This record gives sequence, structure tokens and C-alpha cells, in this order.
Amino acid sequence: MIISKDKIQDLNQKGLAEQAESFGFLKLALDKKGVDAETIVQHLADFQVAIPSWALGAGGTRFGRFSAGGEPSTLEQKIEDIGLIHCLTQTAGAVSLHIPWDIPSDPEAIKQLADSHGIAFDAVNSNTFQNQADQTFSYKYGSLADRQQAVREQAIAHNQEVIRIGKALGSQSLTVWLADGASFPGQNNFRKSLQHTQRALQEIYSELPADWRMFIEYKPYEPYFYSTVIQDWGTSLLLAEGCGEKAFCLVDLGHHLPNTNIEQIVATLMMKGKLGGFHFNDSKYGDDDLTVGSIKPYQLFLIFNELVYGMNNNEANNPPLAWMIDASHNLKDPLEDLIQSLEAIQLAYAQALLVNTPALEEAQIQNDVVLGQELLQDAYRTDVRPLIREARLRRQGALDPIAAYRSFDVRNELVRERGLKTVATGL
Ligand SMILES: [Mn+2]
Repeated sequence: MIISKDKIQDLNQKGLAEQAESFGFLKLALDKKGVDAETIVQHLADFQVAIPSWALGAGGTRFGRFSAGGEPSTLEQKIEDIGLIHCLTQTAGAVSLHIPWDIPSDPEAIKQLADSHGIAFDAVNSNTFQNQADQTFSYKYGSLADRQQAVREQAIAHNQEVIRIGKALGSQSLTVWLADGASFPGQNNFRKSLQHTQRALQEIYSELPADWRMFIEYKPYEPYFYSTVIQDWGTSLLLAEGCGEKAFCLVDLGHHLPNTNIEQIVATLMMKGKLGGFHFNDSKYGDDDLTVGSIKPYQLFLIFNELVYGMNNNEANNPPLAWMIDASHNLKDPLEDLIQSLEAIQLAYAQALLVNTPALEEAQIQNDVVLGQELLQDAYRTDVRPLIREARLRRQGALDPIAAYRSFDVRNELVRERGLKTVATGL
């Protein structure tokens, strides 16, 4: 299914006057505060987030999976689905492939298809947390950290293969997330597991093309529940520094223990120039993988505040970040969920761009704690939706992407095209 720009423009017509009014009103209000709305709109229009190839089907929990109907069963169909989200939101201009769930049989053709939808290939993700049918050794007890050299070599070779696939598609980064860990004390030797991991990452790193980056993701627990080899940002940073200047940490919002101050982690990693990638989701209890912004939108804003500060005060030369949505659940239409995610990310980014940083720094110098909080909350409590709609309009996206998605009856159309019982590869 393809939605033409004309159809979107037609649909936008009836909301244009109201949008002009609310944007004009907010623009004036921001003007009085010395904030240029046009600059913010441009930042928002330029901001693109990668959609992972496994997020287009209904997600699963360990208990069950309920198909959304019309799910994409090939990589081509997944790209088409991202194309649908992108034409409505103008924010999903990239795809992040998960290997081996989505190995392209014809990279050149896939590249052209993605290009026709305005979609680039972001980080490629390796997978050594599952066994594949044709592999020799099992990852049951570990992969890059495993005690057996043969298992580690197999996992290293897989990551190097993922780099080769990514190269053929024009991707420029590899994300490594390890499930390696232990569920019981005595199961693993902590030091040896970490040493094996460091050496294995160095070997993968040695195959990294000159213009590539490697992202090392951390997670405190799950799938194992006593220890995880790369458990936190400190371990990730230690491993990245042990590899070299093209290795960076990746922050996944759900990969923290409850109430961890993620914004502070962001500030620390950007101070070191070592924050490479970001995975968006939200959680109430653990790695719940809920829609970003659905549970803790204020935390998301505080994180973006640090990201914006880090990008504007980039003494350590932190590279531009790779942004990706990494959520999975089994309730909503996955495409509607991704549209909501993109909106939540844009909201937090826009709010963070409104923060009066010089005034905040002055309040900090004066120990004016109340004013510091006021300044942050003034930005957070501003209704920035007219700015986001304006950014979408200028790129010929939909004023209201969810309403447009429903008005074009996208899900039913996809069911008609693909059938009710198709299942997307992935989780
Ligand atoms: Mn992740």
C-alpha cells in the first residue's frame, strides 16, 4: 500500500486554518521569551528515528503473541510499512535491520526500494541470543563471553557477517547486545566472562570499516537473572574504550534498574564523547518495552534536555546519535504504536529545545533551586504540538498521523493485501 502525497494534502486541508492559528499564537509567545520557533521547527523536521525491522509485526511477550493481521512477512513488506509511517510522520527516515531475522536476498534491490520511500539503513543488529537452525555451537550458556573458544569464534564470525551485510546496504554502524550472563551464583567466572567479551569485541572491531561505528548496549538483567556480562553503562564504556575510538555506548531506556537516573548517564557519556546510540521505549517495572512516553514523559524530557545540552556543548566531539525505537508489546496495531512513539520523541525533543539554558546555568550559579525547576517545567509544560505539526506540514506529512492512518484504513487495506494470518519475523 502506498499513500500519495496528494491524498495527505487533501486530508490536511480541513485542519490548516486551525494549525496556522495555533502555530502563530505559540510563535508569538515564544518570541516574547527570545525563542525562535522557526529554528525549532527546522530541528524537528530534520530529526529522523530508525524503525527496527522487527517492530512492524505484533510484538510478543513470553506468554503469547496476537497477530495484528496484514503483518509484513518479507523484508520488502517491512520497508513498505516503514514507508507508510514515514510518509505520514516524516520522522521515520531510517530502518535498523536485525540479522538473521531480516537478511536481504538482493541488497541492491532492497536499497533501491528503501530509497524510493526516503528510508536509509541505520545500525545493523547482530543476534547471538538465539540459536539458528544451521549453526554448529549453541549459545545456551553464552556467546562472546562463553568459556569455549569455538562458541566465541562462531559469535564473532556472526557479527563480522552482519557488518558485511550492513556494508552492502550502506549502513554505517553495528549494534551489539549480548544476552550473556548467569542465572545462578557459581555459574560463571565474572572476570573471565568480561575478558572473553572484551577480546571478542576487539576482534569484531578490527573488521569494522573506517567510516563505521560499533555500539555496545548494556542491560542489568534478563534473560538471565543473577548477572549480565555487560550490565551497565560503566561496563559498556570500559569495553568501548578497550576497543577504540569507533566504539561507543548505547543507551536503551528500558535497560536500567527502576528509578535509575538515565539523564545523568547521558550527560556523563556525552562528556566523554562516548554516547553512540539510543533506543526508545518506556517502562513501569523493568524492561517492559512499552511505548516511549507512555509512562514517564517527564523523564523522557529530562533525558532530551541532557541530549540537547550535550549536542550544543560538544567539547568531547560526541558523534551524531543513532536513534531507534525499541519497543515490543502485543496490544496495539504496531504501526499506530510506532506513530505514537515518534510523536512522543518529537514532543520531548521540542520541549528540550525550549529550555532557557543560559537562565538555567545562572540559576545554578546562584543556587536558585526553585528557579531551576521552574525553568525546566516551563519548557515541559509548553504545548509544543503546533511546532511538531508545522514541521510535518512543511515536509508534506500528515497534520494528524494517527487520524490519517485511520482515515486511509491502512490496517484493513494491509489485511486485504497480505491476509489476516501473516506473521512478521522477529520477537
Ligand atoms: Mn535495545
